[in-house]
Amino acid sequence: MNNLYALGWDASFETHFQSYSDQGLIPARIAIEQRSLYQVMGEEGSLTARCSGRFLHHIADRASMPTVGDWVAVDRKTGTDQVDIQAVLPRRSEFSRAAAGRQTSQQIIAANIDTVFLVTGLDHNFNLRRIERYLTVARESGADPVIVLNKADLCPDTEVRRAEVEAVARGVPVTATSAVTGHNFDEIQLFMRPGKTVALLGSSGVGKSTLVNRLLGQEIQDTGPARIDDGRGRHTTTTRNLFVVPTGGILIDTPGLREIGLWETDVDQTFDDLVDLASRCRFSNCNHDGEPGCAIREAVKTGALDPGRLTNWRKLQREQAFAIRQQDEASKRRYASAWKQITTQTRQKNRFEERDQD
Ligand SMILES: Nc1nc2c(ncn2[C@@H]2O[C@H](COP(=O)(O)OP(=O)(O)OP(=O)(O)O)[C@@H](O)[C@H]2O)c(=O)[nH]1
Ligand SMILES: [Mg+2]
Ligand SMILES: [Zn+2]
Repeated sequence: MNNLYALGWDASFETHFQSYSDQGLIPARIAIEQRSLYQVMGEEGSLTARCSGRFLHHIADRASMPTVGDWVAVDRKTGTDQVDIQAVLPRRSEFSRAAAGRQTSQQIIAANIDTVFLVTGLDHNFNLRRIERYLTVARESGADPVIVLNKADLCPDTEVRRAEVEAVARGVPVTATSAVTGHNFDEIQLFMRPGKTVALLGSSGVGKSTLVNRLLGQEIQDTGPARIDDGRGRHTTTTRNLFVVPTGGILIDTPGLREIGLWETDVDQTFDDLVDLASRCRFSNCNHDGEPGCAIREAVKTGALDPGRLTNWRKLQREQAFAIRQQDEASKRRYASAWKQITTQTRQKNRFEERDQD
């Protein structure tokens, strides 16, 4: 029998669950999501689950669907191997991005995570600008980010890279590790605590599953060299998967991220050093495009500021503004269509009433 606390359960979930336990439902955590089927873990072990019709009927949007890491209320098992999901408990944290290729739909990658490992390879994958993007998205999740620079065994100047990352990470912990040799694994282990959930995110091939296997002490996840895109996709891991680590802690392995669009983010938080500099420009509306007395340009000139960081700040700001506009448009469209429906219904009702009076 599983201990719910080892799965991440706590007093706050317990409080939220009270009304469901009064209805005879039991708590379980989503471990795998495959189309409309879920594997959930509860006190009685692993179960297959699907959403009940009533639950689906009341769901507001895609982001409210159960996702890996969610705590759900399920029916008690009755003879069959399958149980129904009746509700999702409020999330303590959620890592989300704009759904691939769409700016108007939010995809939740993992829920109720305490720490997110933003994994990058110290090989050709290394890219400070991508790390800045990941950090921006991670800050809104409610989970604490940790930057994991993996494949340290392939990099001759690990400490230089680590220092470069620390300069853009603004206080977020950075660790340089090797999932193959176990180098610096004690730093990684620090984040594995009983009942605490860690999700691994990063591009395909950076070693997320290799890290997971090493932390689990077992070769559970398939790993493999990143394939060239052969039409079948190039990810070794294809589903998000939650594991309980025997020595304590919970891990969520995820498929490599190809793109991670901004959803609800505050770009300036990741670039607070630039915000600070900009406040020292002579003009408060300075565009940092050659105006006199520009503190940002001055910092670039003296070498104190990497121009790549400046370009990325502006790029992410533009992307964020675009995402907000798209979301506004989408919500206006939804509002207009809901309003149209209401007025049509009212008109019909009025017609019926007029007829009744005839
Ligand atoms: N040299 C070296 N190779 C590593 C390290 N970690 C992982 N690898 C190798 O990198 C390749 C990709 O590793 P995976 O763990 O499958 O990568 P992943 O991030 O899970 O990839 P996806 O599942 O596609 O997202 C494998 O061949 C691993 O053996 C490391 O620290 N050093
Ligand atoms: Mg993998
Ligand atoms: Zn300026």
